[in-house]
Amino acid sequence: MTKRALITGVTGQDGMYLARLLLSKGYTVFGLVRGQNNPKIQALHDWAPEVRVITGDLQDQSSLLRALGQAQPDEVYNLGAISFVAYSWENAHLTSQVTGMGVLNLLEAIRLHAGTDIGKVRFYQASSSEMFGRVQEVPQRETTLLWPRSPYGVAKAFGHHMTINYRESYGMHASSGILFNHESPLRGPEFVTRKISSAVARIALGLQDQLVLGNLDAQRDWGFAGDYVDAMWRMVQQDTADDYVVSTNETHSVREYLEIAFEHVGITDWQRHVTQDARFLRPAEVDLLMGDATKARTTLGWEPTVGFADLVRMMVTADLSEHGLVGAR
Ligand code: NAP
Ligand code: G4F
Repeated sequence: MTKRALITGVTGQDGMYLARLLLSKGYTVFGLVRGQNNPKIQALHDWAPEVRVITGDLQDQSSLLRALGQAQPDEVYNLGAISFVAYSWENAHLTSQVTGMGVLNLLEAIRLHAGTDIGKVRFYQASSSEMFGRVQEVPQRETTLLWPRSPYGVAKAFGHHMTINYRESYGMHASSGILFNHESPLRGPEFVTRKISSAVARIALGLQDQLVLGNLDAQRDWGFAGDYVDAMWRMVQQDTADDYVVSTNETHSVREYLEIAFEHVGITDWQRHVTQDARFLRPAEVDLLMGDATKARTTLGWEPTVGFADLVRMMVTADLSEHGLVGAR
C-alpha cells in the first residue's frame, strides 16, 4: 500500500527537499500551508506538483485535526517553524507560539486523531543544534546538556522535550532529529550562507559592491539539506522511535565560508567587499557548533554526501546561474 505523509513547513527549504524525496519513494504527500493565498504555493507547485496542499497553521489546532483527517497520514513530519534565530528576539512570543507550542498542538492533534491506535501515525520533530547554545561539550551529541541562547532555541527545546514526553507517556512513535545547520540553493536569503552566496554572485556580476555582515568568527557544522531530509526519513522507518544528532562532524567559520565563496568567482582580496555592522550581531551568540552523528551513522546507516567546500560552491554556482552568470567566467 502507498504510504501517506503530511509535512508541515512544506514551503520551506527542508519541506521542499523532503517532499521530493518522499514522492520519489512512492508516497502520497500532503503539505500543510499557512495563510490566505500564500505566494509560496506556486513555488511548491513548480518544484513538486504532486504535493497535495492543505491549508492550516500550527497555531490553530482545529486546522491540524482537519489536516490529519484529510490526509490520513502514516507519517507526519513537523518542519513548520519560525526558524530565523535573529528574528526570534524581536518576536519572542510569536516564536514561542509557533516553534514551541505548535509542536504540542500537533502532537496532541495526532493523539486525538489516532485514538486508541496511537501507533498508526509516526511523528518526526525538527529539533535543532541551536538548543545546545552555550555548548557544554564539544562535539555535541544526543546526551549533551541543552543550554539555548535565543528565544528560538528555547522554543525548540520545549518542542524537543514535548516530543520525548509523548513518546514516553503515550507510546507514540515520535522521533526528534537534532539537526545541525544545513543549507542549499533553496535556503532563505536571510540566513548567512545564502546571504553570502547571493551577494558574491552579484558582486561577480558588478551588480553590487559591498556585503554587510555581523560576526564572522561564529563557527557552524554546515551540511547539505538534501542529505539531512534523508536522515529524517530514516529515523521514521526505525522500529523504535528515538532522538538523533545529524551533522557532518566538522566546524567552519563564517570567514571560511566567505573565503571559499569569493575564491569560487576568482576574487582573492574579498575583504574589500565585506564590512561588519553591529546591527547583525545578536544579543547572545552561539559561538561554536560541531556535532557527533555517530548514532545516526551506526543506527540509521546515514552519511553526509556533500562536504563543506562543495556546499559553498554549489550555493554560489546556483546564485550565479540565477543571475545568468554561469559560463561568463
Ligand atoms: P524554513 O525554510 O524557514 O521553513 C519554515 C517553514 O515553516 C515554512 O514552510 C513556513 O511557511 C512554515 N511556517 C512558519 N510559520 C508557520 C505556522 N504558523 N504554521 C505552519 N507553518 C509555518 O526552515 P527550514 O530551514 O526548511 O527548516 C525546517 C525545520 O527544521 C524548521 O522547523 C527549522 O526550525 C528546523 N531546523 C532547521 C535547520 C537548518 O539548518 N535549516 C537546522 C535545525 C532545525 P511559509 O513558507 O508560509 O513562511
Ligand atoms: O545562518 P544563520 O542565521 O543560522 P543560525 O543562527 O545558525 O540558525 C540556523 O541553524 C540552526 C541550527 O543550528 C537552525 F535551527 C535555525 O533554524 C537556522 O536554520 O547564522 C549563522 C551564523 C550566526 O552565528 C550568525 O551570528 O552566522 C552569523 N552571521 C554573521 N553575519 C550572520 C550574519 N547571520 C545572518 N543570518 N546574517 C548575517 O549578516
